[in-house]
Amino acid sequence: MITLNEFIIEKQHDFPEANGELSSLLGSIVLASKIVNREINKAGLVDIIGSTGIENVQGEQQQKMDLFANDVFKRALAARGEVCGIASEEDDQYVVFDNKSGANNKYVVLMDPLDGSSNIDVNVSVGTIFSIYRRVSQRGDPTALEDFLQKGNQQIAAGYVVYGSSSMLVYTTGNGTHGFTCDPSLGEFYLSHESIKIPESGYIYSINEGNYLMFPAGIKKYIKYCQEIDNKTNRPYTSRYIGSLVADLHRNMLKGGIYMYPSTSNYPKGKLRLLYECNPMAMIIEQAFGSATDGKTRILDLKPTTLHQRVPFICGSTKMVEFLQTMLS
Ligand code: AHM
Ligand code: MG
Repeated sequence: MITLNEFIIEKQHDFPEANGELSSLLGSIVLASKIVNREINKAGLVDIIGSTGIENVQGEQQQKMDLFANDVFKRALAARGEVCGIASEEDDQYVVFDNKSGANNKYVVLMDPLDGSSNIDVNVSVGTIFSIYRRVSQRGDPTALEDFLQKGNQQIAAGYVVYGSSSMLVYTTGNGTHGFTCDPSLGEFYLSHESIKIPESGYIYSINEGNYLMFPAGIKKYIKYCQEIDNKTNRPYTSRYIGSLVADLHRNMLKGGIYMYPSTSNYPKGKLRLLYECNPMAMIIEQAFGSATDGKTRILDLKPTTLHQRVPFICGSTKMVEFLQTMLS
């Protein structure tokens, strides 16, 4: 039995120049996710579910648990000396740790503290997504917007936690994607899925089909392809959509499949956010030998222009993603 913390330390040896800062940063994330996990498990028993009545910068209703998770992750990251700034789905602007030690720290973290939070009231899986970069501004200088607007291919690490029937933390530092399952009686994550490999192709497609009439023609064509009857190619495929990005991608990564949140007429740039949803998920999927694209360009090669930028997102088994792309061109 290897614990997540043991694994993080062991993997540190893969980077001869590493001095333990990233391991410690990941340790903060693990701690915060345990706290959030504990609170989510009480949903329904104490007054932590439901909306706050406040809208975030994206015009979406914030749930009480969104704000709780945001606060827990920020405090856990601020308490140790590795992070100089954080950008979160729940905060309009990035937050700078500008005390003397904060300004000297090396990393920035971008996160969606509670993804799919509208699902929490009905006991469906939700998740946390995080993305870590080395700052590009000088240590000691104020943290700058350019530290956050880096391409996804510059990520040092990325991960997610899925709070589900069991809770799992999945992360990558660019040497494969690894999964850890929480033993609730010990409050410890144990290595359960080492070096995850997504099947090259699969039989699951995941998309909010309620938006069908608002999809681009190529996406409509692909959905019809998925629904056609053809024994040789195992079609029709199975449609599975939870409405929690983390849970939908987690399932497709383990079983093989494709996830799509394309542009729609009411979200012309897609719904999902590049910096703290698509980039980390793309790195995790690529490190598991899958693919992620906006339909034309590899997600990790897109140059971000704003913190809360949205992007069409297609992600999953490489052969399925490549085939869909031929229908989009
Ligand atoms: P959120 O970060 O506000 O929870 O929104 C992101 C979520 C994703 O988890 C999910 O894939 C998507 O929104 C679902 O959107 P829709 O309800 O439009 O299908
Ligand atoms: Mg989200």
